[in-house]
Amino acid sequence: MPALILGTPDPAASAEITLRTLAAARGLRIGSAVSDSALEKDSGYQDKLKYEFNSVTPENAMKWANLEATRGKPTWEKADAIVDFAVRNGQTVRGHTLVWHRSLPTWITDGTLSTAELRDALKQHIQGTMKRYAGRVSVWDVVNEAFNEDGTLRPSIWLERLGSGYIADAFRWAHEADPSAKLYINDFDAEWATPKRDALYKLVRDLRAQGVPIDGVGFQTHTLIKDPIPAALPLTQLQDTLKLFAGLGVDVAVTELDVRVKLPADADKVAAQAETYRRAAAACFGVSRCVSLTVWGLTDKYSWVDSGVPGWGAADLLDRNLQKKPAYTQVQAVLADRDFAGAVTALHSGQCLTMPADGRQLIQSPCSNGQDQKFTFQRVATKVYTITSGGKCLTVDGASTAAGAAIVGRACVAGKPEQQFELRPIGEVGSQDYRLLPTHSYKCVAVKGGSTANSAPVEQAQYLSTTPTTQTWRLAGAPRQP
Ligand code: 9MR
Repeated sequence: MPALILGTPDPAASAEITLRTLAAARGLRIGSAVSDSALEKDSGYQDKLKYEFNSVTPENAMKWANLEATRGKPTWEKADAIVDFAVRNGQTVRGHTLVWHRSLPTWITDGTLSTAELRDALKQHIQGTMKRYAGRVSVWDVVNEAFNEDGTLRPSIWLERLGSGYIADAFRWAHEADPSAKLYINDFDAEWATPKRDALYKLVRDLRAQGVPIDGVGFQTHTLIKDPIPAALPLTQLQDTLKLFAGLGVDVAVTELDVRVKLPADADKVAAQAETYRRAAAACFGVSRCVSLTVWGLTDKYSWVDSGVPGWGAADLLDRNLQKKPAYTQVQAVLADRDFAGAVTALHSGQCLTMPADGRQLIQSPCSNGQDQKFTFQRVATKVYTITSGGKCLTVDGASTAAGAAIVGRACVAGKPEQQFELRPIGEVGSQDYRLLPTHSYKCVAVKGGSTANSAPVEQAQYLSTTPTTQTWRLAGAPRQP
């Protein structure tokens, strides 16, 4: 295979705040499945992959049928190309997948091997593959899709020939090959309360109790928007499911997210899809043990859905021209929404919001880098934060809804809307300029009279739609606007 030729940087991608940048700032992994053929030939695809993602999963290149179609004659080139690309671009690789009932070489499935030979072949496959990529592939889907929908074990060649112990054996062999790799079991239709979820939960619990080296559970999250669009969109239980499994002491991940729509796609379906992607992202990134979210294909141009599920499609974040869809913007917005701290500067005056020592009305004063000008924004809901300095919460005095009410520092009390502020973005892409709206009044925080004077008081003002610079604050440390 020819060496990969990296395209020139995508100006659109580099000028904007990518998913990768936002995820990295929070210590999160956002990943994509990688089509080896698209990576080889499409420089636009290469650019999106490296700018938008800090994790990759080979979509097919590491499946056994593709690595060893002929017994003893491994073909590593396509998998190597993906791993090399990832290493060059500082990306994590999720290896996919070592033990599966599909994409097997015919020399495994044709019944010619004895049980002992089959067991040995599986062990060699797991260990040979993992050793080759040790240090470069840090996470593996060791066992994939082991269950039926009813929660019984799937009658695969592995179950039938090796018995149910094949699962524990696979994890032990994997751990032996690369003790530092994170080892996952991966499945679909376990994202909500299904018999499969129950069975998967019990299996992981039992494996852990037996000391089997399993580190994580992957939820594939292949999702669909039916026609007509149902009133209740999918993925309402995903976060609860992730928390449930995290309670077992394992990491969790969304490993193969896509949201296909019944064709033809229209604006309503695209909007429902965007909301579904938002839910998936919010579910994962709201759970501390959800370590990564991977989409199963980064563009509709090369989606498995076209041939895999006829009549359905348009499942990915980018369209066929690699342009961002509403789903992309939603995932980006979720990634941008996080706790942060720093100075709060009034845009019209250049002075800094200042917390007086005795809890009186806040003022603006020349920026000094002092502790009384350092504010911590703690997220309480989407785009809603408490704002504290020196242990005191920004508060609309007396929970007044009137314009002119003082903004004061008070002891923080959970759940008080006069201490919670919606951050409404106001600037350009990449800016950190916001208005701060108390959630009990939806007025906004402003310097009294738009004053530029030192020590001018800060109050709750009428929300102006026309001249907002006197109501705009630059929040150092805030997520940059997507
Ligand atoms: O997207 C993959 C498609 O290109 C392959 O033809 C197919 C069979 O190997 O596998 C698809 O990926 C599957 C993944 O490996 C496991 N979960 C379901 C995915 C979609 O079918």
